[in-house]
Amino acid sequence: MARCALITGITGQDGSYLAEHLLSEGYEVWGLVRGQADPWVRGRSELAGEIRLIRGDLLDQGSLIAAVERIHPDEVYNLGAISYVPMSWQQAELTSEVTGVGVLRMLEAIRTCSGISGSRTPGSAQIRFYQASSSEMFGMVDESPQTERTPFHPRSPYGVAKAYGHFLTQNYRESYGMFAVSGILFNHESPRRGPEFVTRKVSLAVARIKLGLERQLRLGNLAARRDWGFAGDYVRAMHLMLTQDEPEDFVVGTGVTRSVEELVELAFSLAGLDWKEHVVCDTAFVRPADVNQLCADPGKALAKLGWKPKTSFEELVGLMVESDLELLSTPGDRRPPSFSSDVW
Ligand code: GDR
Repeated sequence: MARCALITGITGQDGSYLAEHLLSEGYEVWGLVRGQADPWVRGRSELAGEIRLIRGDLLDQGSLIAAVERIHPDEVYNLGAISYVPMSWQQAELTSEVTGVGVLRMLEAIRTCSGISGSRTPGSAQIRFYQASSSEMFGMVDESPQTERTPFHPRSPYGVAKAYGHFLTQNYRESYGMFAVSGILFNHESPRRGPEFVTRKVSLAVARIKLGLERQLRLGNLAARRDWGFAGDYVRAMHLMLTQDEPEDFVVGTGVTRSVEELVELAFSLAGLDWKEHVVCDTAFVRPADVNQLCADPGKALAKLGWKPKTSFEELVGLMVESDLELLSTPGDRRPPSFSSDVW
């Protein structure tokens, strides 16, 4: 019988890549969707008909228990979160509830449905759990590159909420013997990235400027350094973590760090543009506290999972600029066909 996976955050970048990967591995894939009128559900899925949907919300414990009871998944991937760091200052409480306490609710749903009531009961939990932890937990780093043992110093309510979810996942593993693991993923991007994140903001602006639709791009901290990889590569690591004999946490990144300025320079040059003629620094995009630099040491993932990224930074930025040039050059409505699902 096909293995079955439940994904929260199915409407996001990672959810779509992970769903594709698991479908290609022969999985039955379910996505948790919230609210009454999700625009993605109403007509934006390229995977129409292949992913099964179930309603539920990381803010609602009962809905998560009902979803896990209905589906009986072999694996749960918790990718759902408020993931845009600046928003976590504006809506700190909501971020804590969704990105932080949402992890507790999903772990509780799995624990309840697996019949784990007492303390440590090794092997009793059939459902394997993946938590999307983040390099933002490292925050203000005092060692580089960052490993699974680097201490956390989060710099945003988002980073704090992710650290809570990370420690809770570890605690449920140690307390109840659950197969619960965290992937500490560094920045991962793609043509499907939301336009609020810096890589996509840049690739969309390059395309608009190249096509004469815009002249200027306003950005915040150009000196910030990140370890950027391709999201399609990173979902393979998530899946591999749940196929191991022992539950363990892993850092997932490329080991190469670049500044926002380097990103901008490359993206503009790929379209034959000089970034200095178009980019303006705007304090509106500077954060109350930023993470100045992040760089992964993915050594453990390579050694134990046999995982390494296949896509270089140059290839990634090229892919994104090319995709946005094509997107904005194509007239008319390019949305994929309507979504159909037996649960809606
Ligand atoms: P990040 O990603 O906060 O690292 O979190 P983002 O792309 O938003 O920012 C990266 C760096 O770029 C600087 N920056 C700008 N960022 C944005 N969004 N817009 C700008 O105009 C701009 N100018 C400069 C930022 O200050 C920052 O230093 C992402 C998210 O996906 C998280 O959910 C995830 O956990 C981490 O990556 C790993």
